[in-house]
Amino acid sequence: MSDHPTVPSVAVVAQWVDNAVWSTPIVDLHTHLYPPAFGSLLLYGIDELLTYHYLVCEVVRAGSIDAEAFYAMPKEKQAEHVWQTLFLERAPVSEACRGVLTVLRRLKLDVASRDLKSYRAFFKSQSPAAQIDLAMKTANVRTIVMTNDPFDPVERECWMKKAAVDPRMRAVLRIDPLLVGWPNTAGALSAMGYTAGADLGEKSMKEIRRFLNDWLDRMGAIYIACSLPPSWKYPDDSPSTKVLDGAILPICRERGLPMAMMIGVNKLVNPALRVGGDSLAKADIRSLERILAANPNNRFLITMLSRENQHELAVTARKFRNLFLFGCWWFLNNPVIIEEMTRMRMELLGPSFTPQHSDARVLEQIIYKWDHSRMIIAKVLKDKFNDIAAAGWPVTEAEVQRTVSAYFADNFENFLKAK
Ligand code: FIX
Ligand code: ZN
Repeated sequence: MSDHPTVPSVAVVAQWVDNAVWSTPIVDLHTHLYPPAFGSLLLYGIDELLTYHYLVCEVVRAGSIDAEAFYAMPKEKQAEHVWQTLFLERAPVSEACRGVLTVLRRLKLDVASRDLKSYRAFFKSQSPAAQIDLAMKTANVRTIVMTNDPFDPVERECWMKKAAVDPRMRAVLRIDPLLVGWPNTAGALSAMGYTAGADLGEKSMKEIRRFLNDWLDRMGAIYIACSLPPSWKYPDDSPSTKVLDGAILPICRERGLPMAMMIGVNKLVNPALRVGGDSLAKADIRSLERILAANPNNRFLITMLSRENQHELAVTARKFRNLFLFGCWWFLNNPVIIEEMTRMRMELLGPSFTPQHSDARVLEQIIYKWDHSRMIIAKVLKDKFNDIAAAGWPVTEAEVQRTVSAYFADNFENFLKAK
């Protein structure tokens, strides 16, 4: 029997990929989820799923009532209006509508009944802790990385009173106001006991560093994060460059922490839609190149919001090893774009990125966001492994598993550990 390894068939490769993709637990590196002890910050259940800001935008477009009238209704009535308008009166074919149906199906509820009352009864019967166990098990997610904002008084209170954090959840220090909120941020910081003026001189910078260290310690944060507008430039004479260079990047280097920058969001283009009112535009890839080149000892987790930025971003990742590329963020988290981005990234970067994060705001969304992405990642991976098998490469099941583990968890966890 020759010990020369053989090339597996297309069908065998496909089976190996499906087995690995569906059985490998996920580290979800960016979400807006919280442990039960954080109270109202943790959103779960059918009424929260139906009033997700993606669906609010879609139901307001449907036209019978405007955003103001929608938000004037109590949550249950909002959910009933969405159910009636987007599911019963129209076909729920949008990705956000389809996601609700996937959640119901995977939680073994009777989707065909279309009976909102029965869905409500199920979710009401679940405690938050039980729902977290069920959602993580159903989604096969082993770690949930949060977004933790000390500028939010409700969340700040949870941290100050040492509210219990689920060990499967990891904290991230989110600091947008330090970059894009001056001079108002000066007031917010001084209310927390940090005297940093909008002058951003050395004394202020020292206080901002103290704020960062205090909150990184309090949260045990695994990275620092921010979102940035399409207009973000680096370097320039704006507060964002001053605070990045004078406080955030030095602290990240001292503590060996990555900095996540999510670039391209135009905040509140329609304020009436509230958290759903943000949009996007193409951002400046040259600024990203410059911050990566100027800070070789900093590590950056990067995602961009505009589809038009994706190819240049993937090429930039080829040029800078301190750029860790992740996710199909927000308006990119749709099958047609996830497939395009994942194919392009695999072709340009091989196994060296994290293809997806859920960005879940409602607990059960991790079920649909990961189901839908796993399907697409599996489809692309089958093509990629069969392409090399067709060239005579003896693909192995272990090699497929190693690649999927890298995409779903190992790349990110190794990047966190890297020095
Ligand atoms: O800045 C962010 O973390 C964004 O992901 C959110 O603000 C956004 O509302 C969202 O949840 C997108 O999926
Ligand atoms: Zn987010």
